[in-house]
Amino acid sequence: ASMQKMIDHYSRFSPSPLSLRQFLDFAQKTGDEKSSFLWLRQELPTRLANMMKEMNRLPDSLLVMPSTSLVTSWYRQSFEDVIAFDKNKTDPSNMERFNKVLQVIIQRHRNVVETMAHGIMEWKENCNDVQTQTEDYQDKIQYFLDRFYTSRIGIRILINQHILLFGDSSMRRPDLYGTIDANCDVQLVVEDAYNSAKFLCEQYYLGAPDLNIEVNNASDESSSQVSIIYVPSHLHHICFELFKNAMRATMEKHSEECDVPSVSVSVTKGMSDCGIRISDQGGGASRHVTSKWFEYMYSTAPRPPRGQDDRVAPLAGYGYGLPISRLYARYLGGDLEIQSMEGYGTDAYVYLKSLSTAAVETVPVFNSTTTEQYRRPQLTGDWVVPAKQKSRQFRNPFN
Ligand code: W6P
Repeated sequence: ASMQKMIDHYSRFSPSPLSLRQFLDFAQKTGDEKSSFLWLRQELPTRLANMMKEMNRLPDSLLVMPSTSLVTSWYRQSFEDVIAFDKNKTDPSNMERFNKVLQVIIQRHRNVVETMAHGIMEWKENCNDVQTQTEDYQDKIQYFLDRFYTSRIGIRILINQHILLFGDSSMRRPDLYGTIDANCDVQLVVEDAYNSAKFLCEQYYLGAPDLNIEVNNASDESSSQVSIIYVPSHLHHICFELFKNAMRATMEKHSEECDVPSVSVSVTKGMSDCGIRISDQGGGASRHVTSKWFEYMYSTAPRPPRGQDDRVAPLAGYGYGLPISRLYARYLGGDLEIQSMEGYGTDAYVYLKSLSTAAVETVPVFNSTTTEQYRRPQLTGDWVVPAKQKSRQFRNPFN
């Protein structure tokens, strides 16, 4: 059958989201390499095909950009690589070959986020016209990238679980089941992320805010510790990003002082939610600024070319860090929210599911609702807004 037929075929299946409990049960007891292979042989083409169909809804002018077409070619190649495996051939040599192919796929897709971002910048520069500047286009790009990167997070977990459980044991971490920690100590991950950010901060600012951390287990009063079933690398990624932002704001705001205010963290675990609040006194920002911190288009604005002696801040700009961190939190049923007080500081709230049965993957599906999202122009205009000066909504009777 032709490639397109196969993509159409698999895109008609809906991806099957798993809970962390299911991932862990599989890794701890029920799972064997053959059933994992058979699961992935169906689920990977399904998730890839669903996303390939969705990419096809993007404007042609974006799809033909060199970086974007590179990304779509990677998806086609990986889809082909997986469906090339025969479901009936589960002998050891084929299983070993499957493992190798999965590693190649991970490698092939390692720069997808940067390449896709670059594709969007190419598109904005190239078609620097009416269309790409409208709010409607921004919303659709936001919608697409959120789903595209979320899909990627899920696919990577599926592949990594298989590789780590059944592949090269030298890459295995004894304290984890694949990528999952059955006893993830939230305080330890937070402190580790703080130290990583502190290291960068000290290189650039010759100092860093101290860390104040408070842990409160409300779901088990006998424990002074908070642990959950989670993917520690995801939690580290989120906290590292938040600490970099908190530290940069703190150092910039208090650059004239010898003592800078600490970054305060509060970790709590309730019956259903585990919360992490990271508070800084870095001066905060106004609401019209904070509302843009999760927008991809905000950070894909073409930047002025860097001069030779411009120093590159190691605590990089907001970039894609915050939107992607929120996707990591949402991927397993959690969230990331930011509350700022202009002139004072910012609080970032990370919410995770306390229960592994409730920590279910959020995976995009391609269907007619998705298609509508790309077709329908956003309906707006049911609130009156003041007319802009330059748009001359009202004819000046003296002109
Ligand atoms: C700021 C800006 C920001 C973003 C995310 C987390 C913390 C902070 N602090 O000033």
